[in-house]
Amino acid sequence: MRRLPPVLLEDGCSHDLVSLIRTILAACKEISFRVSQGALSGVLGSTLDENIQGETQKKLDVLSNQLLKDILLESGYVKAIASEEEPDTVAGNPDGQYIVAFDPLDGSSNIDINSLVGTIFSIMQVPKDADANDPNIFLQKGDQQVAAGYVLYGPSTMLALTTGKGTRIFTLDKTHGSFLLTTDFVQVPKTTREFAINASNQRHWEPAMKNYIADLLAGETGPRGENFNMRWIAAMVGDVHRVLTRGGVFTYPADTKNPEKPYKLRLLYEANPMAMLVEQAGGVASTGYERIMDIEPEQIHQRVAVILGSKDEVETCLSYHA
Ligand code: AFP
Repeated sequence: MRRLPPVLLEDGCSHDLVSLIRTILAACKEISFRVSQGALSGVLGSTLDENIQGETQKKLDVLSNQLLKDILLESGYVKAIASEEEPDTVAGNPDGQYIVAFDPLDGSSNIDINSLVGTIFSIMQVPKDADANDPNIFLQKGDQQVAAGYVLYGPSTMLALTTGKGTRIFTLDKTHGSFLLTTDFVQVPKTTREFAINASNQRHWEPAMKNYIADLLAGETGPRGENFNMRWIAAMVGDVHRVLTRGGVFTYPADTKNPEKPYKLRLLYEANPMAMLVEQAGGVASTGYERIMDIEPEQIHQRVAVILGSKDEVETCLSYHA
C-alpha cells in the first residue's frame, strides 16, 4: 500500500506543503494514541474553563489543541494558526507561507462515551510579507484552501485529505506509524436514502428545512415515495466520513433556539474543509442559499448553516430553500 508523502508529491504538492501536512499528522498520531488510551491516560472529563464559543472545554480538547499548536508553530512552515480553542489567531514564523485553521477535537461530547471524535484542518497560503499578527489573513474564501482534511479517531484512525486533486482516504498503520492510502479518489454516490440532522431542534428550524425533513420522514407514502434512514453521530467528522464512504446528506441548519447564535458549525475550520473534501469527491456543500466555499469570511470564529453530501439529494433539499 502506498504511503502519504509519495502520493502527494506525485500530485504536484510542494515539499513544504507535504511537510506541513506530515507535521499536522504527527500531532494527530499523538492525539489518536491519547484518545485510544481513554481513562488510562487520565484525559477524560472537563476542565473548569470555557472556550471562545462559550463551551466547556474537555481535557482532550485542551491537550489536542496544545499538541497541534506547538508542533505547527515550531515547524517553521506556518505563519499563524486559528483554532476553535483559541480566542485569537496565534503568530508563528513571520516568513512562513501557510496558515492553518483547525478544530483540534471535533465532537468533544463523544469523548467520555468512547464514541467518534476527530481533528479537522484547513490549510491556506499567504504572501511571504503578510503580517503574522494580522487575523485578517485568515479571512479567505473556502475556494482558496490549498489543502483540507480530517483525522477520524475511530476503531481505526483514518485521514480524509484533499489538495484539490480529488479526495483520498488513508488509514493509520499503527505498527509502523504511517498513513497508508486505502481509498483513492473517493466518489460520494449521487443519490442516497440516508440523512443526518439533530432532529431535537426541529421546532426551531426554518420552514424550508421543516418541510424537507417532513417529506423524508413521510417515507414511501409521502411526496418522495421512498423510505429514508436517519443517523446522527454528534461529531461532524463521523457524519461526514459516513457521507464520503456511502453517501447521504448531513445538515446542521439554521435554528432560532438562541437568536444570537442561529448557526452551530464554524466556517473556517469545520464547514470550509468539509465542503472541500465533499466537493472534491463529487458532492455538494451549501448553506441552503449559497455555496459554502464562496462565502467571504468576516470573522475567524464565524458560524454558518451547512447542508452537504450526495449531489442529487442536497440539490433536492436546496430546492425547498429556493
Ligand atoms: P464540538 O466541536 O464542540 O465538539 O461540537 C461538535 C459539533 O460542532 C459537530 O461536530 C456536530 O455535528 C455537532 O456539534 C453536534 O451538535 P449537537 O450537540 O446538536 O448534536
